[in-house]
Amino acid sequence: CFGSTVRQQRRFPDDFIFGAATSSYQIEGAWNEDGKGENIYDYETHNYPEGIADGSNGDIAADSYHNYKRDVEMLRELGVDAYRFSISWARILPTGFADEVNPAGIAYYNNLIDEMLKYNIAPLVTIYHWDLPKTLQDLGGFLNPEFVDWFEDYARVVFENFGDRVKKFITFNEPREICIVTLMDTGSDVKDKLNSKAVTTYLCAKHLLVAHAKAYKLYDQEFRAKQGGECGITISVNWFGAATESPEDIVAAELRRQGEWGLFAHPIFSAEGGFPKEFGEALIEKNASLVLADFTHEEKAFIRGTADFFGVNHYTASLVYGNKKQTESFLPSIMDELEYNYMEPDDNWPAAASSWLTLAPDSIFKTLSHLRTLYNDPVFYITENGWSTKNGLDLFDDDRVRYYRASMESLLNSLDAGIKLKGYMAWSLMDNFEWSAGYTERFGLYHVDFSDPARTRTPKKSAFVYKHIVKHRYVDYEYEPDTMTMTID
Ligand code: PNW
Repeated sequence: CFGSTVRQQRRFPDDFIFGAATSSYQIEGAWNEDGKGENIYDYETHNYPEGIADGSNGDIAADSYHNYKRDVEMLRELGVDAYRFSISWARILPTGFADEVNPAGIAYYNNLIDEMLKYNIAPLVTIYHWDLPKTLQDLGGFLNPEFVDWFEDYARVVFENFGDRVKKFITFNEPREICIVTLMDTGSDVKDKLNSKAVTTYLCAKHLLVAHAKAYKLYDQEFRAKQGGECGITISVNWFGAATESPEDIVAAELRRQGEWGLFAHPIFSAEGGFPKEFGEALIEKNASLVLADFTHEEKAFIRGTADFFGVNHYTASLVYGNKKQTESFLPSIMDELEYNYMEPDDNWPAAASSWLTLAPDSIFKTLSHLRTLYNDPVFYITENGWSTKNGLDLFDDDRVRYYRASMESLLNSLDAGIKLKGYMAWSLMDNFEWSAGYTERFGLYHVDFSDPARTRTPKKSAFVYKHIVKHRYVDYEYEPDTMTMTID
């Protein structure tokens, strides 16, 4: 091959799991069909549509409740090994409580799982991805100490019904977003209840983590021996780097990391358990509300070590400035209590349609290297990673292609460094209801036409590029799809 450039190709190992991810409320629709109960997003979007950029909701969304066979066909087209989806609590337990199981809800997930398994696509099931039954929110939701039992009962129903075929469970998606950011700026119920005081953040964190640990132990003690699977949790871990090498910046970045995700990762994955030390001390010094909601010694010990893997949702990075305080803070919150420092992305990083998302250099590797050192080398899965574009028929999504290729390099850097990274899920398989952004921001590898009753799905260029990577297990920068017609190989 004289004259042609031969690039040294780094490859993904054959057993590296590539997949795509979605969540129930964002894709399913059928919000009140076949006995499903109301959840907090049904309630929020129906009563406070002004909190959603386009006033929309997930009543129909991508209508995956009726289109699940097409969804599985898309996974087959991509050639992926796994699909991460979530279970809608109120679809299988309409009252939120486990004494009344909805057979139609169970049947829906059975059908989806069976359809995937026909084609060797492994289910990675998130038990909770934000759509809490409204009945439970009315009882205080995550702030009620009984939440831990409600969740354990729900998890038991999930393990009992699906654990014969599902070998990987994720208890919660993104505790930080549940307990700190609700992603809904409606000024309504959910936000008031979860965010009105910083103390609620710590209470929510504590209850969520105990609930997680209970579900993990339930799986471990009653299901693992016969079902042989694993149970973990997914935490959103973006990279927060010091803006410069100055000691102020370094200290501020560390505090920010502890407040953003250490709060949730440290109790489970650290050797000593509990909330991160410097973070806790900084708060207590300020006489803050953490003291009211700290763990007992028993709780600390109960939570420590309760994960078979660390699911990381990673999207982006920010630079933290130690000499500049954050000016805007929309709520009395832990941001206030900690007097967080200012942060922003580097000006040179390309920006996505979502205000919070830029393409930061090698940030998966930076994040995983840091977590690995902090938490004694756990097994990782990237359970979400992706890029948003604006609403529209953006089939030639070169920005998304650039982002995914950059992510692949960062994954390969992680694997080269010996990090125990076992898989990667692209967010998202298809365009969906992007919470407070409604349908104005799109993360899909497949475009979904939300004006078409059939919710037709069309592959974007990024779908072809991802497929090529999954199949050949390296990144070919010269690859261009020669047709936009998808096939199943
Ligand atoms: C995730 N951040 O949330 C959620 O798990 C998905 O449901 C959501 O659709 C997706 O990302 C895209 O937004 C995030 O602060 C929450 O960087 C926060 C961040 C990123 C993602």
